[in-house]
Amino acid sequence: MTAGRQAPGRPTVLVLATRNSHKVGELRRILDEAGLAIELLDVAEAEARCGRSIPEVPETGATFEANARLKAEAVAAASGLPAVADDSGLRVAALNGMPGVLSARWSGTGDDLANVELVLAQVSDIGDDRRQAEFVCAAALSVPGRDTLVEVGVLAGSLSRAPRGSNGFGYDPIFVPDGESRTTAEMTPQQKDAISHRGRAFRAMAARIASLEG
Ligand code: ITT
Repeated sequence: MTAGRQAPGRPTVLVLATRNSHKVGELRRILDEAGLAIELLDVAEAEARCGRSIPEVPETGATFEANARLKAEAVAAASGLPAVADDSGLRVAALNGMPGVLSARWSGTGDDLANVELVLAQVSDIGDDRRQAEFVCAAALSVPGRDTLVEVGVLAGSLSRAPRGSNGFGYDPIFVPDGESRTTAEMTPQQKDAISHRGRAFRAMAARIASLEG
């Protein structure tokens, strides 16, 4: 049998095509909660399963959708297994939608705290009525030999004046969802999942993922 192909009767596997361990944790919770009878593998587990290394793909797309597609298709092609990717970030209205697809490395480093401090400094003179922002997540499902599916989830909110809370990752300590007084870093993981951009995108994808089962 070709490496990476499913043997009959074995549980269906799905690779979580992300190298961000926080995303892996959130995706496992969201997909488990959706009740999918599917084995989820992170990239290291997928490499062990298919016996090949999976190269990192440059995120050259101009949109979340394009980058999610690139990541899912690269991992599915390298592993021979179905893969889902997540491209996500923070769009700040007063910064013309930035950091956007540059969210992970906005400060020039991959450091969450440095990214948060830079965004706060950039909106320091913006009044409370103009601090609107949104989290966006594009979820892409690539199955070898099939067209890629993309779903997008959005969480609208605004930026706090200072970081609060220690849950989550990235910009969670400065993001307050509309209708909330807490930042997403002050919510429990389950409370964040229930409303998050990632929860919305991957719950919209769940039926298509379920169709891989069996
Ligand atoms: P992969 O490409 O390997 O998935 P990454 O962290 O580089 O990992 P992205 O390019 O999609 O992923 O960048 C996502 C960034 O957007 C992330 O590092 C955070 O800074 C921010 N972000 C995305 N979702 C977030 C969330 O739920 N809470 C807070 N910040 C988030």
